[in-house]
Amino acid sequence: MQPATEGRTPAELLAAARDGERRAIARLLTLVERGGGAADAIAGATHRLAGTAHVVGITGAPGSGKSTLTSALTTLLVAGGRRPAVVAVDPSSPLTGGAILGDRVRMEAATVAGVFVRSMATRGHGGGLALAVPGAVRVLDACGFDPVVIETVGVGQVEVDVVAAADTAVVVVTPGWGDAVQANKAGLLEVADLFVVNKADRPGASDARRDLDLMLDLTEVSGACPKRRPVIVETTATKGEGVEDLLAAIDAHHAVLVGGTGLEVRRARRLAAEVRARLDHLLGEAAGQALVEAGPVAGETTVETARRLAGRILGTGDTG
Ligand SMILES: Nc1nc2c(ncn2[C@@H]2O[C@H](COP(=O)(O)OP(=O)(O)O)[C@@H](O)[C@H]2O)c(=O)[nH]1
Ligand SMILES: [Mg+2]
Repeated sequence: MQPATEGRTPAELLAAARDGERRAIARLLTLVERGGGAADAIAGATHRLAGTAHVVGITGAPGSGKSTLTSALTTLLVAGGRRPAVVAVDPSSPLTGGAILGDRVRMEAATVAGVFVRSMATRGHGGGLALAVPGAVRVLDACGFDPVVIETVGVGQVEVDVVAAADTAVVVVTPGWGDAVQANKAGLLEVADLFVVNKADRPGASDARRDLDLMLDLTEVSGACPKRRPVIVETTATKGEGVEDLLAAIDAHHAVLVGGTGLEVRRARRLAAEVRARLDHLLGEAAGQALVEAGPVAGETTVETARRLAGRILGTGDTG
């Protein structure tokens, strides 16, 4: 029988998790998602233990095959003797859970292969996704998983930011739906280190590749894209085709990062994004508190009220 997870301190859970106890890992991730004091304690305890894992972000439109691809990729990693984990960020409400169930089905192969897969809803976190995801990645990293793959839908700004903060950002498009153009609009062209044209078994894969190539040419000309030109890989995730090429491209990108200053730059950027998210959260809480304390306001404009309360929060202005 597995030991109980309740009643153990974050430090005890972490020790068990680092020994490979899956229930302890799952419990830590739940606490991280929930936010608050326990999440802060876990962030503190894992801070120095993490930093080894290659963090790979996989994003793209819903239905583009991210989960199928992630499953195939991580299954291949396990076959190669590596120990990947997955954080699948799902846009469904925690109430419906519909898409999460879909992810579970799609990730079945990976789960059978022993990959640690965690689905996270985009809502219902104390502190939001921008804190929950890096917190979860840090736990998995500290538990020795490498790489840690984050699957997220590339629609909202937070989701794009999460992938942009990965060491290697993979953007998935499919033939025939103008995905490449959509990805461009969503700002994914700038953050992509690698493109996957998935569903290459369908007509139009070479058109999608050409669209991407054209847009990359344009971004390069405009000088908005100082990083290396992203490689484009074609896959048929359902058949596992091209997945070895994808893995090779991911490893090659990692090697480039490790060989230069790329990894440090990415990690510094990731930490800065996380500090920013924490700051937003803390200030947001303080703002809510200040509003409650202020009670109904009258006799000044909304600008004046906001400035006065901001001054009070920051300790720089009116404290009355
Ligand atoms: N024809 C084809 N279908 C695929 C491929 N990859 C995924 N699919 C299908 O596309 C649908 C959505 O896949 P899923 O992995 O859940 O996409 P996600 O929403 O991006 O995670 C599923 O029905 C998959 O079986 C592929 O390479 N070719
Ligand atoms: Mg999915």
